[in-house]
Amino acid sequence: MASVSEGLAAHLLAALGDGAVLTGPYDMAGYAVDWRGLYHGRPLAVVRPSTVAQVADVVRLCAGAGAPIVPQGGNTSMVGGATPSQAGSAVVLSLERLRTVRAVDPVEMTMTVEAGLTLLQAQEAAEAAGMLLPLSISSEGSAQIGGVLATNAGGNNTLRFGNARDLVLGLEVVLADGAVWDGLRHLHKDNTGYCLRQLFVGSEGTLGIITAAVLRLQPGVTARAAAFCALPSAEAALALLGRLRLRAAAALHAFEYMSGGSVALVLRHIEGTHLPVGAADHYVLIDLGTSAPADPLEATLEETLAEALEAGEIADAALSRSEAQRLAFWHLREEHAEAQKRAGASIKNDVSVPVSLVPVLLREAAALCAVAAPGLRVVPFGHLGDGNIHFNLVQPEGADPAAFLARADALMAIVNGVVKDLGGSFSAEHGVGRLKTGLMEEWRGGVELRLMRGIKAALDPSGLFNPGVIFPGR
Ligand code: 2HG
Ligand code: ZN
Repeated sequence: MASVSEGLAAHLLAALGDGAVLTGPYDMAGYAVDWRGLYHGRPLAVVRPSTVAQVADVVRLCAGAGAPIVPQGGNTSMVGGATPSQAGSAVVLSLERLRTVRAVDPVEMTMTVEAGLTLLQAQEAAEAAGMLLPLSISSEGSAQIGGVLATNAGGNNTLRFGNARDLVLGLEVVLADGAVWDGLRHLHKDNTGYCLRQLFVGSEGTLGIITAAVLRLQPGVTARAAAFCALPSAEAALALLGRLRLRAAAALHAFEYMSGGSVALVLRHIEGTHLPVGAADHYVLIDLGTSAPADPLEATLEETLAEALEAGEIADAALSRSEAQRLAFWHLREEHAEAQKRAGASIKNDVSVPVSLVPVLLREAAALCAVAAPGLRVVPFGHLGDGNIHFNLVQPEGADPAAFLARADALMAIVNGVVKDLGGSFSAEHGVGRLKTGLMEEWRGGVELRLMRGIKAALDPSGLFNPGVIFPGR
């Protein structure tokens, strides 16, 4: 008699057809490990449906067989949120074949896209229609719309346009009983009961499987101006942020902070990168954008930086004189995660604090970590305008990676202790995943966790979707 898993695999194959069900270890390898290499799961199968009806079939078949489902997009989670456990019982459901742009509407300023489209492909589709999808993250070439929404991604433009959840007008979701919820509304106003779509945004695949979304767009950008600045302190960066907001708040699309140590790792590990300013302990990347052709962006930026130089807020600045130069500035910023990966084992603290307290966080957490683990490299960077700093710690040069990672909980606790004192959050944009479930009781326990468990029980009573993610003790 066939085992339960063989039976399920055969049913999945019959429902989806050849090439859509992978069961060989070699074929499944890329879906079984997270981007950071922290989690090595053992899937029962990987399925790649190409229609929404097939996603619903998979859900029904897995529910019938009692096999958990781990939804997976571009597999770029920083917290192991899309990796199955070691148990060998879960089916990884990849959305990569659902990648149609169903509509782009220049009147409503929306686009309807399927879950497996990469964020970059969605941005390009909006741009081709003269509009802007105002969400940008370092992994946008791989990260897919479904995952971006399921994790409520933030990124570089949050200070101007909000997080992923602020861009969602409608969703299509496959529910735990296999029903398809068609909530693909295009309404800018709709006050008819609970806002169901927002339950799924940020749920990390634990409540349902997002298959398509209606996203809000902005007018296309017709001019940009960017600068890379060296600064004497983090306080100076805040002063510069305030100055820019007074002069050009509507055009300020990004204000990214990088510490001297983190930029040094990029220059060392990423080919073709060059520092466009003098070396410093603190840097920011400013990106202004406008859809009004007459907007004198370059002049505004140049004048603001001249004032900042006068006030001692910046030590040096380079203005982009071409699109290639602007992209080179962004390359320095966007390669931070890759550079840190190449530098050895690292501990990521994706924290947020009130914007005005970022300098205190940087100072206090760095001092405590240096005492706790002499030689470790403190390499913070991130979205200063949102108070979201990736307070990352890279192993001491030449140290044993495993020995360093064995101290991860202790070092994270040191950083989080400072974050808590400052009224912050232990995960600003990467989510909880598998990695940070142990922190939920302490940080969101009591009423909040009770409410979250109630929602989980109502939408996914048998615990089909992404077990082991978000909730502690499972
Ligand atoms: C970024 O802002 C990403 O580049 C990755 O959120 C952050 O590597 C990290 O810790
Ligand atoms: Zn980030």
